Amino acid sequence: MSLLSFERKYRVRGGTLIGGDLFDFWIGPFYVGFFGIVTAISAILGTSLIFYAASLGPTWNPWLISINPPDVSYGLGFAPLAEGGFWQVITICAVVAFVSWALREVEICRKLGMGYHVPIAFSVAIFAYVTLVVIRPFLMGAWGHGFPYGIFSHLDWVSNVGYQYVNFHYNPVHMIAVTFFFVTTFALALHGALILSAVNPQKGEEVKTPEYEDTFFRDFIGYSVGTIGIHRLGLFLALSAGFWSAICIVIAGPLYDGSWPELWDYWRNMPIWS
Ligand code: 07D
Ligand code: 07D
Ligand code: U10
Repeated sequence: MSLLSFERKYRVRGGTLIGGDLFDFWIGPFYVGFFGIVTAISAILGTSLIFYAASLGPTWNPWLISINPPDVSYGLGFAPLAEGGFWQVITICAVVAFVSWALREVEICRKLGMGYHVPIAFSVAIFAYVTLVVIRPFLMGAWGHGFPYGIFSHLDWVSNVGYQYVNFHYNPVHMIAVTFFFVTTFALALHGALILSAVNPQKGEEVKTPEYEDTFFRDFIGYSVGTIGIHRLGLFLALSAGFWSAICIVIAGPLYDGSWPELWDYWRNMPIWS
């Protein structure tokens, strides 16, 4: 079935979580739905506020624009717009936009009768973001602990927060997250390479079946995880990377406030080494 006739077949009403038939339509290629409207409104509002707050700032250089959170002295209260209030409203817009984007994915899954794997995966990214700008600042008692919205300024934040704990690489959960990121790219490279080697042969050669893919890894490392298995594994690895990232930053401050290298002193000082 060609893509267009498939679309005609599935583009029918139903599956919405909210709003019934009201927003159950498409604009060009985009499914709208109640959550499409909410995403569009909150994304446009948030983006406009970024532009407005930038217009009050010192620069239009896109690398240097920065919308900063309030000073920590404001604690968990609202700050005046120009003193971090913009950051607070933009953060609300962003959380609403991301969550409604995920719910729009859910509605599309329901329409197609598919699993909810994509919205679940996106939820982990949202969880990491919410950890950075809501959960951790809340646990530390001030919105000022969120990261600023600017291209270079958010890099400064990562570096400054990293050095605040002396050497962030010694955060054991950061190690786990980094390792999951590395494994994810390794697994994707292996998978992309294996699929292309089987289904994109030289001219005149035949496309190979999944048995060839299985056999390659059995010959090579004695075991094949299988054709569905590699996708389960890939999803698990990638979501673990995002999940442990959120954990590594939420423990830095609320749970452990010292130097990460010192955390390992007990290990370095074990008598067994001397
Ligand atoms: C390829 C999917 C497409 C998405 C893209 C990003 C915007 C922002 C808005 C100027 C992989 C679209 C960008 C809408 C423009 C304004 C106001 C995803 C792909 C192309 N970062 N970060 C970047 C965000 C954090 C860090 C680039 C967002 C944390 C480091 C881009 C968030 C920490 C480096 C960007 C976020 C952190 C970057 C490329 C939110 C820890 C880089 C992103 C909402 C996670 C790299 C100059 C990319 C860079 C980079 C966006 C959060 C660290 C501007 C939207 C606070 C160390 N980040 N980031 O490709 O070149 O992602 O920076 O949480 O080196 Mg960042
Ligand atoms: C937060 C993004 C969420 C995005 C969303 C979607 C739009 C729409 C529209 C394109 C989590 C946004 C969508 C805006 C766009 C269109 C149309 C993803 C998020 C919801 N570190 N470190 C991490 C490494 C060092 C430090 C994570 C490596 C130093 C701090 C990851 C190295 C010091 C923090 C990681 C390294 C330091 C981190 C980031 C190497 C600095 C965090 C990934 C090789 C001196 C952050 C939750 C992530 C974190 C984080 C990797 C070095 C500090 C594991 C590989 C030693 C303070 N670091 N790091 O979290 O955990 O993605 O955040 O040196 O806060 Mg680190
Ligand atoms: C996978 C796969 C597989 C495939 C695949 C894929 C994974 C089995 C079968 C998919 C993978 C790819 C295609 C590869 C490339 C992908 C990446 C590298 C990931 C990163 C992606 C991007 C960078 C692209 C991001 C683009 C986006 C998000 C689209 C932007 C869309 C909009 C702005 C419209 C949003 C629609 C909404 C909100 C619904 C409602 C619609 C309307 C109300 C009408 C339209 C309204 C507007 C345009 C205004 C909205 C404004 C917004 C949101 C903000 C803008 C603000 C301003 C101030 C202008 O496994 O194999 O193959 O293909």
